[in-house]
Amino acid sequence: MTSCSTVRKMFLMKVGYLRNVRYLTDSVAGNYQYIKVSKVGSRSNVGLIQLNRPKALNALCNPLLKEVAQAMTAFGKDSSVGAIVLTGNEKAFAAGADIKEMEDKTYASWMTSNMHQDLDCVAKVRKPVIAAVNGFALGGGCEMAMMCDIIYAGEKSRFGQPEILLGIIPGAGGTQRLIRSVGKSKAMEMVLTGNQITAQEAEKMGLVSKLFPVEKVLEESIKLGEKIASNSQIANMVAKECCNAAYETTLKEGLHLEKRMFHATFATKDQKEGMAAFVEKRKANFTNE
Ligand code: DAK
Repeated sequence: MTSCSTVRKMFLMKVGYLRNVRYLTDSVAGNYQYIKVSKVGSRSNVGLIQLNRPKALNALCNPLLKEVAQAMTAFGKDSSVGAIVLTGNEKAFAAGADIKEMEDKTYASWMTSNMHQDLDCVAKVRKPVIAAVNGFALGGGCEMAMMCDIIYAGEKSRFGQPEILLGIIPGAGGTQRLIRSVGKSKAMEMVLTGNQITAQEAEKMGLVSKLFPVEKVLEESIKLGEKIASNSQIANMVAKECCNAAYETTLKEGLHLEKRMFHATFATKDQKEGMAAFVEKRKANFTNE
């Protein structure tokens, strides 16, 4: 008998986006309407979250963000998952927050909403997160990609912060993370004009780590996730925490934190295993202890 998850995989492969993903494996329990969630990779140790609101170019409506937060939190707690990939479809990673939902919002409704908290889950999860971007990554979509640790993108993807054209400004990190990522002049040109940049420009600026043909982005992102997931999860988390601290502290404080965290890794079994494996000329088998 064919299981639900097999039928879903066959459907995704038929519609094309997952055609090149060799190791699509377990689907993860969860009753999601706006996202698809599975564990992928040859060892099922990469969590995959696919935004799935194609008719609205994956516009980030509130219920979608709640589901992303729920899935991120679940993968964060799942000890079998060592890295997470966040993706959309070939046309859009996400075209921003849902303008139709935002149109009638007021100061009071923003202040009392949890949207910020839900979106922040992408930045707050302690495991490494890779954004696999194709198509539009605009406004909140660009901000969501920047909350991830590494961005892989398709050659036809486009990035931008078009909020200024709507009479607002970026509200989920666009004025802060973009400056830190690409520098003041390029970031301000994007924020003040709302112009989109090409994938090639984004790579040249350092916003994107690597570009791939459209149909290869997800596959390459999962491969990267698998490589990262083969490390000690503790070392990954500590490295992520230290790298993120570089955004928020002085160099002196950051160097101090790094030094102390480096010392702390010597309290783990994974450090002993990693170094023993090197000396014994074998592959390390980390147990996340
Ligand atoms: N919201 C709602 N619907 C959207 C949408 C969006 N952001 N983007 C596209 N859609 C919908 C379109 O309305 C259309 O739906 P129908 O009319 O067919 O029902 C469908 O997706 C296809 O879009 P188009 O027909 O426009 O497709 P095109 O290929 O012609 O154009 C486009 C693609 C991406 C250039 C265009 O759709 C576009 O300009 N979209 C809007 C992009 C944008 O301005 N994004 C920034 C939104 S503001 C915060 C958190 C987040 C944020 C702020 C605060 N806090 C937690 C405090 C974020 C704010 C934003 O992102």
